[in-house]
Amino acid sequence: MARRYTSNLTWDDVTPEHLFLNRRQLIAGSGAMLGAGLIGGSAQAQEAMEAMEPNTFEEITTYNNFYEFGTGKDDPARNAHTLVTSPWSVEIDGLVDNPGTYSFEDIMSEVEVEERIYRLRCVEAWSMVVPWNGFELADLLNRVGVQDGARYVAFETANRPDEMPGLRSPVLDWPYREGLRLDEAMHPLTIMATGIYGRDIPNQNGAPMRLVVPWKYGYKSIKSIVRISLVEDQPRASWNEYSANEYGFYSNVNPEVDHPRWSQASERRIGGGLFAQRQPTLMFNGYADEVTSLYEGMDLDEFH
Ligand SMILES: Nc1nc2c(c(=O)[nH]1)N[C@H]1C(S)=C(S)[C@@H](COP(=O)(O)O)O[C@H]1N2
Ligand SMILES: [Mo]
Repeated sequence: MARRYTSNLTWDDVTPEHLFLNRRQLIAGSGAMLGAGLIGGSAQAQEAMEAMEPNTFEEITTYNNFYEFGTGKDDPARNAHTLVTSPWSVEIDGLVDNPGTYSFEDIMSEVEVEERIYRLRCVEAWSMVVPWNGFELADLLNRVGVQDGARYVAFETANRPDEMPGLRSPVLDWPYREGLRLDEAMHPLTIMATGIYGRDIPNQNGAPMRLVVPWKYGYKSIKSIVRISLVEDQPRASWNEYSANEYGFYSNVNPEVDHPRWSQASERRIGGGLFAQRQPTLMFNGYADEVTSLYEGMDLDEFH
C-alpha cells in the first residue's frame, strides 16, 4: 500500500533537470491525481504535472507560518535558529501499550524514512509543493501499540519562551496543539516529516519532526512536536479554539466550503510570480481518491 506513494530520490538526485525528466514519475509517486485517468499526454496531465512541480528549497524555507517565531512569513527563517533541536525527545502517552519518552534518534532508528512530494495548501489560500523526507505516522503508532478505546491523536509543539520569541505574544493559547481522528492519523498519506530535499528539516519548517497531512489545511501540520497522546475524546486544536467557525477541527481542503472571510475556491502558488494565474483548489487538495472514504456520510459543511 505505502509503496504506491513512494519515490526514493536523494538530495543528489533532485537537480532541476532530474525533476523535469522525472516529473511524470513524481506525479505517479505523489498521490495526486492517481486513478483520475489524468496520467497521459492530455492537457490535464500537463497541468497536473505542473501543479506538482516542487518549489525551490529557498521558497519552502523562507515563506513560513510558525507563530512561535513571529507572525510574519519571514519571521521564522529569521528567528527560528534559537530553537535547540538536539537533543530532542517526544513523549508518547495516553492509550498506548508502551508509553514513554522517546529520543528523536531512537524513533529514527526504528522507522522507515522515504521521500513524499506533497502539495501544501494554507488556509490563507496560498500553496506550494514540497519534497518531504519522513515516515508514516502509522509506523510509529503501531510500534508503540495503540490500545482499544483510542479514537484521536493529540499533538503538542515545544513550549520554550527562551527559545521562541513569539510566545511572548498571546496570539494563541500556547503551546500550539493539533489533533487528528485515529483513522486520519493512521492513513498512509499522513507522515512525520524530518527532512526537505534530502536535508534535515530546517527549524523554520518544524525541526526536528513535524506532522504533514496533505489533504488538510497547512495549520493541521503541527511543527516541532514534543508530545503525542492517544486519547478517547476529540482533543484541543489551537486554531479551532481561536475561532471555531473559521477553523474547524477537520479542516479538510475543500473548495466548496469558504472561510467566512474569503473564498477557498482557488489559491496562489508561492514562487509563481506576481502575475501568475491563481490555480483552482482541488477537493482534499488533490488527494480525493485516497481519502474521500474517511468522510463517508459526514456533512463536510458542518464538519469543516
Ligand atoms: N507549531 C506550529 N505549527 C505550525 C504553525 C505554527 O504557527 N506553529 N503554522 C501552521 C501553518 S498555518 C502552516 S500553513 C504550516 C506551514 O508549514 P511550512 O512553514 O513548513 O510551509 O505549518 C503549520 N504548523
Ligand atoms: Mo497555514
